[in-house]
Formats: sequence, structure tokens, C-alpha cells
Amino acid sequence: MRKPGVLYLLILIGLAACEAPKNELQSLTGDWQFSQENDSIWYPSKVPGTVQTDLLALDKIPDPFLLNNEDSIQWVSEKNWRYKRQFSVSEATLQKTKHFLKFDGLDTYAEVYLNDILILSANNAFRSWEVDISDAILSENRLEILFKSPDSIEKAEASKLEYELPETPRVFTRKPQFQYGWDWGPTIKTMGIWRDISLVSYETVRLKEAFLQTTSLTDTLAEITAHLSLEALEYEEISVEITNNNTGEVFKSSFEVSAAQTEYTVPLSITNPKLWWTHNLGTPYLYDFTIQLKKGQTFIESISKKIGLRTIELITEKDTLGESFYFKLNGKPVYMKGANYIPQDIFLPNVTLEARTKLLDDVARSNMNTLRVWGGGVYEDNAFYDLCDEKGILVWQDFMFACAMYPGDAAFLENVKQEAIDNVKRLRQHPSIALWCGNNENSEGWHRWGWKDGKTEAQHQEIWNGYYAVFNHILPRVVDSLHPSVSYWESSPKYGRGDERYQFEGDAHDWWVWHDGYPFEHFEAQIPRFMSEFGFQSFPSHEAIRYFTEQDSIDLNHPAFASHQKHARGFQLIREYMERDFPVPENDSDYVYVSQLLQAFGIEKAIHAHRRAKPYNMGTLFWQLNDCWPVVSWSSIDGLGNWKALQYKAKMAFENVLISAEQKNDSVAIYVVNDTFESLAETTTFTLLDFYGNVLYENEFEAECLPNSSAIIYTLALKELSIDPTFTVLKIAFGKHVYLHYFVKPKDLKLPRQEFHSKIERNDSGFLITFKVAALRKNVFLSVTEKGFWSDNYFDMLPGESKTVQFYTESDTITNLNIKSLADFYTNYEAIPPIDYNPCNI
Ligand code: BMA
Repeated sequence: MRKPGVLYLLILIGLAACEAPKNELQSLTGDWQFSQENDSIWYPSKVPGTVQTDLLALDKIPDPFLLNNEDSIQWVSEKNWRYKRQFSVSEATLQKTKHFLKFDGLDTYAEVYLNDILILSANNAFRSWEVDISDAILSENRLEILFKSPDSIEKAEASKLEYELPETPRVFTRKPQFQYGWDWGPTIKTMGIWRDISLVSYETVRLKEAFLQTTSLTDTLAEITAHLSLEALEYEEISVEITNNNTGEVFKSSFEVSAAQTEYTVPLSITNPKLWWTHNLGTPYLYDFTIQLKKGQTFIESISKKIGLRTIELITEKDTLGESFYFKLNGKPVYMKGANYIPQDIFLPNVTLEARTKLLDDVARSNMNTLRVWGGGVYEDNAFYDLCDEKGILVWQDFMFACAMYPGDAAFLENVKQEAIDNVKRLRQHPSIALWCGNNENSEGWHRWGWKDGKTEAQHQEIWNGYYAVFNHILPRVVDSLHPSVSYWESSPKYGRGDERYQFEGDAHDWWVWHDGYPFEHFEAQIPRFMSEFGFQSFPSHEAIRYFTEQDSIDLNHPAFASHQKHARGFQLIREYMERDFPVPENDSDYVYVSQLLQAFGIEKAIHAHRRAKPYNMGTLFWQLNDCWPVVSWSSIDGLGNWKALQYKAKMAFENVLISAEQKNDSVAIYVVNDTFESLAETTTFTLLDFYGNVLYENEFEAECLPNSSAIIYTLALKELSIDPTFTVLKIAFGKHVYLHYFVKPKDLKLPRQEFHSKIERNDSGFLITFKVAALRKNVFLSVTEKGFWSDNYFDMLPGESKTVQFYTESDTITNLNIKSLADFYTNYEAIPPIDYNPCNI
């Protein structure tokens, strides 16, 4: 055998020297086994996952998204479950001094055994846990986790109290609260290893965390302090290199680390910094940093951090009308527009990066610049916030408490404190985080929802003390100490709608519409400073209905709706509102379409009213963006990812420049709302057209709008124009921005019926459909059998207008192209005869 050369040996020695101090991370996710406690049979399982998804993969439970299967899987969370796996550790790794097991998410009551030794009892799905296993680790290991049913634990906790906390039993368990059933979600209490598990091994020192905190920011300089948490076993000299990968600059520092100290800082700076903006106001610019830990020249470990340079302030100042509530981004007031976000799947580990990316792309392309991560869900995965950072979307982040009163005992409070520390630390680097908010509607519920009834004064005091400890003490302190650049807000809303002040101070949830049955016009009458919730239900897409009813035809009496409409009065409210404003179709499939138009009509009205009221109102977030399964709900994007009519309408209503019309008595005030920081001057035209395209009135002039403002540019006196309001539309064009205003409710319009002619062409992205219409077509709705995305849908077309719509699909064909519009559903007037006109020559 040839002897190795000297050079070769030297390289080997060199490599060994390099390798030795390198810290290691071994993922323990992937293939596990699971079984019901006391059962001797073990089955394969996928980690991260849940017991329910594992059982589903084995066909041991029916798919809870379908039919009323939700009911038949309730037994799962009543049982205890075991998970196990073996893992080997190489001799080299075993030689290292320290070994930790890191659990990023255990759902929820878990006993963790390593080689039959209990190493952890976990009780909070929102926390991450680290256990030092240096003394227990072997070269072959057995990891086993027993998940206990939350039911008996909650019962035991509840029995310790002399009164019932509102929304018992879920309040005792720190896991996503929506899993106990919500008015849009099934009751499925998941259990299992829902995030990563890893083994961390190191020799002498490790970089546990890094936080790059901007300490000052001017046009010419950003000063940043890198806070490094280092864990060292003994006195050691180490060096840190922090590289700004955007500029190539390297910042070096050396430390003498020891077991006695864990926090170290390194000063950094960026000259002529580029700021992070929301996508609608600039570029969401990110700097990419690498932090390397070295001993001499030997690499130990590195962490990457993307940071955005921006300031964000919540401004709450008394004024003549009440108290302001708005955000300044980089010193400028920013109008926040978007929606409330709920978990994308009841089974949280099932949410793929692709699904997250698609949803957040939808958000950005719909001109939304803000999402509220609602408190009944989850502190989302890092990937969610990475995408928000990249796409320039601000996040109003609730802590995970919703619509309930929570315990106030010392153990609970400590648990909550650790949860807050974990999550604020995990998320504070993200420039997208704009606010930390204590809870969703707990305060409103306590003051307004009858929760105090039947309890003594002393009990009221005790419950409120618990509330106070969490939301006015623990959480604000955690935010203040760990993420001081972002504000804390106690509860959303500040005041419930029963308290007059809701219109003048803080953020508001306006559920007069929907829950209290008020007409949509109410949105225009009472406008708060910041509307953080308001909404209206609609049916999901035909595809979603077919999916959960498991049949091809659309049947709204299908028994599966028993579990896919969670609001007791939901169907009745949809009908009542539809009867007020829209024609009510008899056919179920058409009813679905009109329910979506109805939702879009109401929410669009609200968004316009809120934005017109700028700067009194500085934010509008409708309830709710998405679903966690296919269901009838307030969402604008259904559980299968399909855009409802609302998403298309919201996209237009959220454009930076909005043309809006407010009709009062006999006049119509025309507004331009400008969210940009530039003043606008445009040629403006008003055209009154009848539905056949005859011009009844036209006016053109130059109009201006100041930066970041809302202003009336013209008021039209209707009395002076003798028009038939049922057969006339007002087209307002401010430069390229166009808005159509109708003078009566959709149900009172006299819409012409006409044959629809279209031309279909194939292109690289799917299909192009071209139309031209002779008379007005309102809410044109296109559908085909194949899965895909319409670039536009539910749109209006003016007489003589042509339009081309892209259908993005991977399918080679499209079948059953169906085109309908609102004119198809009127029964209360004599239909205007169809026009025989075929502009596409097909
Ligand atoms: C809001 C939310 C949710 C609920 C929605 C619709 O109050 O916070 O609790 O799903 O109303 O009812």
C-alpha cells in the first residue's frame, strides 16, 4: 500500500484540528413510531406532525375535513399517546463535552424520556425547551415522549377554582385556542411533536442566540449592537466575525468568555443605510449578516441573520376628538390596510413553505401592507415572518390569548412569562413586527359579554387580577426589556362596541354588522381610529364545497354543512343581508356566487369609508384573510386557497391611490385617497353613462391630492342631473385610476341581459380569455373545471369595453367555461332585452 505523503498527513491533522471545536446540530425529526398508551403495537409516524395526521395517514381515522367526520375523531385527544425513536451518536460527537436536546414545539402535556430517564415535563405548546443531556447521552439512544390528553388536566385545574373561568376548559392549556372549536374552525385538539427536535453538541462554547439591535438610525448611519448569547464551559478566548454580506464589511471582536457570563456585545454600523419599507411605500430592503464564532482561526459555529432597518412607532396622543392610534414607519404616518390572519391549517405542521409563500404573495399582490396574527392561533413559524420581511408586510402580533379569562396562579403566570420570552426573542429580529398586542377581545368580553354574572365581587377581583398580571405586567415588561423598539398594546379592541369611546380611541372591532345585524351602511356612519376587525361571511368556492360534501353538484342543504358552517345564525344572516341588497338566486350554485358578492360589497364599503376618513382613521384590517380548512366563513381566501370575490375587491380597495364616492342625500362627494408620500395631480373625468353606454353627462378638470391624505375633489349634485339611478353608472377617472359608482343597491339595478361571447387563447401561463361587451355587465364571474387562478374575476365591464383575463393553470385544457354576471338573477323587473352583438367574432 502506498504510504500517505507528508502533505496529506498535514492536511489530515489540520482538518482534525479544524473539526474538533465545531459545534454540531443533529435533527431528530423524520421517522418516529407512535402508539396509544398501553397498546403494544407501534405504528410509523412523521415528525413534525400530530397524532391525528399520523392516524389519518394510516387510515385509522376518516379525514376530518370531509363530511361531518370531525365528530368521529374526537376520541383521539381523549387518549394518551406515546412517540419513540432511536438515534445514534458518533464517537466523535460523543466526545464533545456538552449535549442538549432542543424541542421547538411539543403539543402540549409531554413527558420526555431519554434512555428511560425522565428528562422533561412540558406543558406549553408555544414554548421551546432545552435539556442538558450530557450525563445521559449514549452512542445508541432511545427517546420516548408521552403526550397526555389535555382533558383530565384541564378538569383538575378547573376544579381548583370556586368559579368557572369564561371559556373553560381551554384557558388552562397553553396551546392554540382555536383548536377547541371556533366560529370558523373545527374542534380538533392536536397532540404530538409539532416542531423540530434536535441534538446540539459542543466542546467548550456555543452561540446560543444573536440579536442585531438598531440603536440609532439616520440617513447616513445606522448604528447596531449585536447582542450575542454565548454559553461557555470554561475560560476561553474566542473571536467573533460579523460579516455584512450586502456590503462585504467585516466586524471583528475578541472575548474572554467564561461560564460566569453569557451576554456579550459587538458594535456594528452601516453607512448610508437603506431602509426597510412596506412594499407599497418603498422597498423592503434587508441586510444579510453572518456571525461566526472562532477559536483562533478555527471555526466553531455560525448564525445568519437578515435584518431590516426601520423605525416603527405606535402614536397614541390625545386630540380634540379622542386619542389617535396610528403607526409611523421611518417617521412617516403609514395607513395600514390588510386583514386578520388565522393559522393556515388546523394541522399546523402540514402548512408547507409553498402554501405560506402563496398566501403571502396573495397578500402583497392585493395591496395589503399589514396582517394581524390573531391571538386564538399561534406564534407563527419563522418562515412566515421571513416572508413578511421579504415582501414588506407589517405584522400586528397578538400574544396567544383570545376571547376568554385565563388563570392567575403563580405557575400559570410563570409559564406565560417564559412563553412570552421565548417568542419575543424568536421574533424580535423581524422588521415586519410592528406591534405586540396582549390578547384578542378578553377585555371586551370581561366588560361586556356577561362573564361576571353569577360571580362574587371577590371572584371578579381575583379574575381581573389574573388578567392584570398577564396583560399589564408580565407581557409589557417582556416586550419592553427584549424588544423595546416596538410598542405593546394591552388588548384588541381597546373598547368594545358597547362603549361609546370605541369610535374615538384606540383600535376597534366593529361587529354591529354581522353579529348585531346592522346594515352595511353602518360602516360609513361610525368610523373608529383604527379598525382592527370587521367582517362578513360568505360561502367558499364551488371547489371547496364539492370537496367537503364529496359530491359534484352544489347542494347547500347537504348534511356536511352541519360542521362546515360554525356560526349558529350564519345562514340566516347571509340570507337576511342578501335580501336587503342583492337579488337572491334560487339555484344553490348561484347563491354561492351572490354570497361572495354580498360579502365583497359590504367589506369594500367599509374599507372605502375607513380610508376616506384618513387621517382620523389610520388602519383597516378586515376579518379574516384565510381559513384553516374548507368552511363557510368570513375569509377572503378559502381553505383551498381560492380567492373569493372579496379578495379581488379588496385588492382594488387597497390600492395606494383610491377613488371613492360617498353618496349622501342628493349629492355624491368624490374623494381621492393618497397613501403615497407624493402629491398627485391628474386629469379627472366624470362620466355618467346609462347601461347601454349613452353618455348622459361628462366633465373634465385637473385635480390635486396632497401626499398621504384623503380629500374631496368634487361634489356632484344629483338633483341637477336628471338620471334614472337604476340604469346609470358614474365612471370616475383620476388619471389611470378608475372607479365605478352606482346610485342604488345592486338589487335595484336594471341590468341588461346579453349573450356572452368570448375568445380563448392558450399561452405559457395557461389561457387568455377575451371579452367585449355591448351593455354593462356587472360582477362577471368566470369559472372552469380545472384548478387555477384568475388574474381578475367578479369585475364590472362598461358598455363597449373589452377585457382580457389570464387563467393561470398547469392544465393543458380548460373545460366548462362558465360566465355569469349579476343580471342573470333578477326577477323583480322586466328584463331588458338581450343585445345580439358578437364583438369577438366567435
Ligand atoms: C372576532 C374574532 C374571532 C371570531 C370573529 C367572527 O371577534 O376575534 O373570535 O371568529 O370575530 O365571529
